[in-house]
Amino acid sequence: MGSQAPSWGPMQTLIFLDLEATGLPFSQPKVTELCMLAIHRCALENTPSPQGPPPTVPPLPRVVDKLSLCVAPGKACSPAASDITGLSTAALAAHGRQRFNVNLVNLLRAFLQRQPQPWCLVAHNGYRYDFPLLQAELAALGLASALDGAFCVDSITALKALEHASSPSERGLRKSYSLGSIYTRLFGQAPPDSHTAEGDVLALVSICQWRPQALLQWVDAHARPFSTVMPMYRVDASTGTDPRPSAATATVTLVTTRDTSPNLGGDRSPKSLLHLEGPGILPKEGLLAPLGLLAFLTLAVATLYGLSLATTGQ
Ligand code: DCM
Ligand code: MG
Repeated sequence: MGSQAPSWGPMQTLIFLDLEATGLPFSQPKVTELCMLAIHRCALENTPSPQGPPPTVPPLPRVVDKLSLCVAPGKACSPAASDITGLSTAALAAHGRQRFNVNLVNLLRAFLQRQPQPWCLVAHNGYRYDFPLLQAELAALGLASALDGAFCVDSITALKALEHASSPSERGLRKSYSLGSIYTRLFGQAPPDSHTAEGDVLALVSICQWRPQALLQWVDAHARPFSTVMPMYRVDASTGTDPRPSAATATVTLVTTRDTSPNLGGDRSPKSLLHLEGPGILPKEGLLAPLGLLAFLTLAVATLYGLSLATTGQ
């Protein structure tokens, strides 16, 4: 944890973030639920020492701003995603939830604007999931730079560093750093309301309150501009600001996210991108069958014609 603090200075507000969505990165998920909980650094600097016999879940700071809402994704949830989140596309539509649209982006910006800067988004597995997914939703609306003033950190990396610093002898041990595993290790119980955006955010805040001063130091040293996070995938602007799930009409650029590196880049160069040119794919496949039939018919007619000539000749 010995890195120098970057030039932008200490983060004033930590904005804990969790997204629920229709599935895992390879399925080009769409957001179904979002929660942001903003806490000023002074609340973490002054986290009271744990009361009572350990392990005690720290109380949430009294002064927080919280935004939690459900979103109509516009595509089907995978069965696994529906199962763990309790959300389905049909239920979100039946409750009149709106899409991830410009109004939502304005709401997020207004929420951030109310917080003292610099802001740092904190998400568990954020570099692989929440941040690239948020970037993909923004890019699909043509609003790729809407949250560019923010910074971000992945709390998996942070908690690994904090746990290693607190018990160096356990450094070589293979441990799970999932949100549920860390929470259970620290507090001796499973986190409540897992896989709801708000439940996961509250669990995240709790684990970050375990060593709040060390966490703040780590965040100040490792915060990166959110603008350096690559979108999980891209939906071409030609499909409009309201991309449909149809692979036949969308030009989709899928960013491979299942590798081990965080989904970050100093620039947004598409070197690790796999291009799927949508309009070309399905129509081409669709043409193969009629062309094959045509070739077969031509051959059959030619053969019959040859036979008839031969018969006439005889
Ligand atoms: N997810 C999934 N399958 C899993 C775990 C997660 O499809 N086994 C997707 C759907 C969740 C999203 O990831 O909404 C975020 O996960 P989490 O609830 O852990 O934040
Ligand atoms: Mg979650």
